[in-house]
Amino acid sequence: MSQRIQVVDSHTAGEPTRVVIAGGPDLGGGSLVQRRDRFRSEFDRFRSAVVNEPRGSDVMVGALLCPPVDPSCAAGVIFYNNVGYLGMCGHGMIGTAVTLGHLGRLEAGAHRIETPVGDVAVQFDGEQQVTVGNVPSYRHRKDVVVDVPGVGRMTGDIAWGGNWFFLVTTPDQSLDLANVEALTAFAWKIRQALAGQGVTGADGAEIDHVELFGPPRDPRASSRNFVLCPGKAYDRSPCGTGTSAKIACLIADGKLKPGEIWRQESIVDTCFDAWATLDGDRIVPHIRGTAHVTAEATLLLDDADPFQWGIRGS
Ligand code: PYC
Repeated sequence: MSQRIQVVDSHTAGEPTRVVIAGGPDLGGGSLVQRRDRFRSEFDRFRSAVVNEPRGSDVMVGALLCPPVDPSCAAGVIFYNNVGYLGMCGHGMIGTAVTLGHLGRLEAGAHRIETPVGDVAVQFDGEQQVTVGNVPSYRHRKDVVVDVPGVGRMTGDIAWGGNWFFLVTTPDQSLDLANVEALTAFAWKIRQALAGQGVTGADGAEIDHVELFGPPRDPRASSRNFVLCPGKAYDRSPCGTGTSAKIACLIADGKLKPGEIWRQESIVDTCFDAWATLDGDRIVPHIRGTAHVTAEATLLLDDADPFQWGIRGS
């Protein structure tokens, strides 16, 4: 007996997204938060089967499409990775929109898509380019000092961009692809220190993304980053939610004006253009990027396969 799951894979600025288009679990009704919680409590092995080895990898982000609560929205989507669930995912939203366009399910134009942390606006050009009007983002704390064993004292900001981030400027780290092992170890130590010292986002939320910043390679870019995701994989893209968190900090510091473009370069030299609009006193980041479909596939989950549900923790 095999379970068959139809997926479409894409990458956004180098970071992969796997959209499940058929064969996913029925999460029933309710809000996207309730459905995400049901996904976690009743179908977590499905998450692992789709994104973990041997069918996926640590870097894969999954997207489960759901009927939206609000029928005027184009879709609902729950993002997940090798270790759990994401609030929002910027590169994943761009990949999902391009995938829906590829399937003829999303026309060029303006749409809204629901996520567990709020609705996002999606402007799709009908081909590869998507602008995501993200959930309102904000800086929670500025200049937080953390004692990182083996590294020393690090100062950074805590900000929400649809996920929780600790943002640090690290001019002494080489943000180079050849240096990702060292960067991963460095960012992981920061993440562990945050958890160990009880440093959290609002309401005690775990800070599960660490974002390092340095000077860009491309003179047209504003900054270069390295983002370590919750399951210890680094984001190949500039990270949509991480760039949103950065935009919130820049606006709070008066270093970026609403509407002004911030061009965020990734560790693999790809870029997102980002800017903010204000909704009252709320900062709404906009992230523009491109995605490319890389595969249409059917995953087979054979009952006789010892790794039917993926290699957990892989
Ligand atoms: O683009 O927001 C993002 C993201 C989060 C984790 C990986 N990518």
